[in-house]
Amino acid sequence: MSSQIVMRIEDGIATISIRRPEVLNALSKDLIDEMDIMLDEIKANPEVRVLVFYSEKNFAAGADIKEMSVCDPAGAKAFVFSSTYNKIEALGIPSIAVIDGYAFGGGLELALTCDLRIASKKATLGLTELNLGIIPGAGGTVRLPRLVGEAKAKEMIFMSRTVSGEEAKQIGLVNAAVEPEELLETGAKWAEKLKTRSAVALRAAKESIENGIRDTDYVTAIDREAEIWASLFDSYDQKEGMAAFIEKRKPKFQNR
Ligand code: CO8
Repeated sequence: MSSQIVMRIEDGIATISIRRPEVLNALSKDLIDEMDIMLDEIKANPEVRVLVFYSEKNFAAGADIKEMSVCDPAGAKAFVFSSTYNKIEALGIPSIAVIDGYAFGGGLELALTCDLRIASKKATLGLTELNLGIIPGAGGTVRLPRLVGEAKAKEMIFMSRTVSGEEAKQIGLVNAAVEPEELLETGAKWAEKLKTRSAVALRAAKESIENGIRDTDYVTAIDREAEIWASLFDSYDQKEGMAAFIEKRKPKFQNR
């Protein structure tokens, strides 16, 4: 197993952490494939009662732009993270995203798959994909509006508007915003609390809440999002947006 992502299971709590500090924990395809295997391990292990995502300094600054920048639509489709992200929701155990630093793009989309989110007041969260000439492609356009409402989601996605942990709490994007030095302790407390609850009741509560808020088209909507996302890799603006990021300059979009 590579050291890009690690899982620790201790006293019924599984913690998954990304270890790519040199790119602010950007998510490569290999890393997501490893996460997929970890999620299967969790599913097969009845001892695991709670799943926590926590990475030092930065939650994840999105999918790896350098890796994605060369994709054509077929490559982008193969790069897609949604099947792994959907597994997190389907686990049946509660999950918590403990967010420090940046949670951008596919990083925030990972946090959106969790049942609960705790952020440092100083964290920065956003679905910033439009800066690159693409859209969120791992459930973000579907999950964000469910949490913050359509208007706020459109504001954040259309304008790549980022919010602090504190503002994320105000708009319902995270459950709690705490001082940076209290982040880990709060995450640990919440995980311990969940561990003491009935796993059966938790599973049922989770299932019932999700049944209530989802319509039958939810998965279809995510599949559709992935289709649209991948098709953008045929556009000039995707090439320009990603090239500009890599070359550290402002993109000049041509709307095509
Ligand atoms: N991918 C690749 N490299 C990255 C990424 C990224 N997402 N983010 C940061 N890095 C790298 C930088 O290139 C830089 O590397 P180098 O030192 O070699 O130049 C290093 O990390 C440090 O970054 P910065 O120097 O830019 O650090 P700053 O503190 O100045 O800025 C920011 C931090 C604001 C977070 C800035 O790095 C940034 O804007 N990053 C890009 C964020 C972004 O746009 N994320 C969305 C990516 S698109 C996406 O997630 C699509 C998801 C679709 C679903 C996926 C399914 C396939």
